[in-house]
Amino acid sequence: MFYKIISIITLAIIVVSTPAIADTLPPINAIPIDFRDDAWGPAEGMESYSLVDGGVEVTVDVVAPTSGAITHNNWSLEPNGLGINSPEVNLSQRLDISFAQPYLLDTLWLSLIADTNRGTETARISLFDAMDNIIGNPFDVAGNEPLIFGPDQNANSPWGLGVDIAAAGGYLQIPEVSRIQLEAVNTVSFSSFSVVGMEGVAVPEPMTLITMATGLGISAMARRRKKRS
Ligand SMILES: [Ca+2]
Ligand SMILES: [Ca+2]
Repeated sequence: MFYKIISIITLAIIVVSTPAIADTLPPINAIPIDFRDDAWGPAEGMESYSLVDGGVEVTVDVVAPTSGAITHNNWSLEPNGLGINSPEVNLSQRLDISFAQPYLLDTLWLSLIADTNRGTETARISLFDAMDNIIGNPFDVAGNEPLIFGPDQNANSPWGLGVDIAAAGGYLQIPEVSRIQLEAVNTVSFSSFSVVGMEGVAVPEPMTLITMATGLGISAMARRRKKRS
């Protein structure tokens, strides 16, 4: 009987405490590019770091006017991704994410971004194409995206925000991006966030397709197949 009561209490705690956190951010590596993964750990303390993740080489840079280093998972009790210095991307800080080949950016995930208590924290997400031209205009997340947060937020919870890029940016289709620039926006003095990762797919470069279509590519594939058998 005693154990039964304990287990009912435990279950009640899980049910009550789960939605605010677990329902917002996807589990680690449930998304193709996930900065919470230990594989991104060596980015800690670096100004620039590259890794092949989600089928594409991804480079994260701390860019001007910011000086300082990338931080990895180092504030919350739960992994929260990448930030700058102490430890989120704060006002006057700028983080760049670039891709070695064009990337169809579906959803961008942010964490430690709150909509109550300290005011609404906001992020500006600017997208650039392969020629490094801005795609459309920079847009703010605030007002364009539903924020799914509970009333009991505190500074150490990994509040998640999944930004459906096409919908939030008013694009007619999922944009093909080569670089993403992230900044905290000066709507409240505390705006800050971490970058969790993203959902999307890398677009094969034309040269890759051409190489694959030539005899060279086909014979290379045949060799690989022979090696495997
Ligand atoms: Ca910071
Ligand atoms: Ca924050």
